[in-house]
Amino acid sequence: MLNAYFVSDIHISSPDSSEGRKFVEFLVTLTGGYNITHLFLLGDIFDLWIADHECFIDRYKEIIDQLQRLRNEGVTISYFEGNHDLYLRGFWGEQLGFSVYTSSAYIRLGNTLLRLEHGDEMDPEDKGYLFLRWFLRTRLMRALISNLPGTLVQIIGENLSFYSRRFSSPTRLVDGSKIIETMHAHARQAHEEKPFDVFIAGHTHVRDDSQISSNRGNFRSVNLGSWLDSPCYFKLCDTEGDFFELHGHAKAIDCN
Ligand SMILES: [Mn+2]
Repeated sequence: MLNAYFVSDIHISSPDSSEGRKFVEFLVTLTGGYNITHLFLLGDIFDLWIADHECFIDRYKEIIDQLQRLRNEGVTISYFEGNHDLYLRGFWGEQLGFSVYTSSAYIRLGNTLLRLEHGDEMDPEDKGYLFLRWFLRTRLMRALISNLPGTLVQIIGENLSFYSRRFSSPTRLVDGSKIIETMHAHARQAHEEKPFDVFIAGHTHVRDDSQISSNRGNFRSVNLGSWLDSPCYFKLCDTEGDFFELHGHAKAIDCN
């Protein structure tokens, strides 16, 4: 039985923040009894996580311990980099043994072929950001930022956070329906290049679940929204998928 959980854009700014506490509660309830097989972290889980800095590892020990426990119980954990959590290969990949992705990926789960990504590459008009994204991933910048003192890294993070707040209600500066249109256009183009059954992304902070058709067929397009607006996760049981609000968690997820 396949039971895959998907979350993104939790934007945990500190271990004691409301999002930080809710994420720990969520992980605590995901015990073996729920038959969880896969956990996909689709980026921006933390409001700031850069490379292997000890300050992050110490700060978020409780979350890391819970994720390691799940992994030890046999759950496959995949972490897609967002625009707030960067350079994850060292700590999350090599040290913890999670699968780390820096861009979109096709993953087959049972009979379902998924295309997964954080979603920060969806808007072709956003040339400034796409340049920044490329620039931050050059080898030089990676080396520089990985070796910066923690205080400087925090300053960079505060600026990134400001950027992402543009997407969140009640301060959203971008029209929600335009965001969804951009996302669907991106998913459709991806489907025409290489078909899949379900597209799942985050980043835009606009929750969405739509049936889309491209000239290669039909597919489902899901955006996970943000925990800053309303904490939720998407769950795929074999070929059936649905959203679940966090507060209804304990009873709602039983889908055997
Ligand atoms: Mn993002």
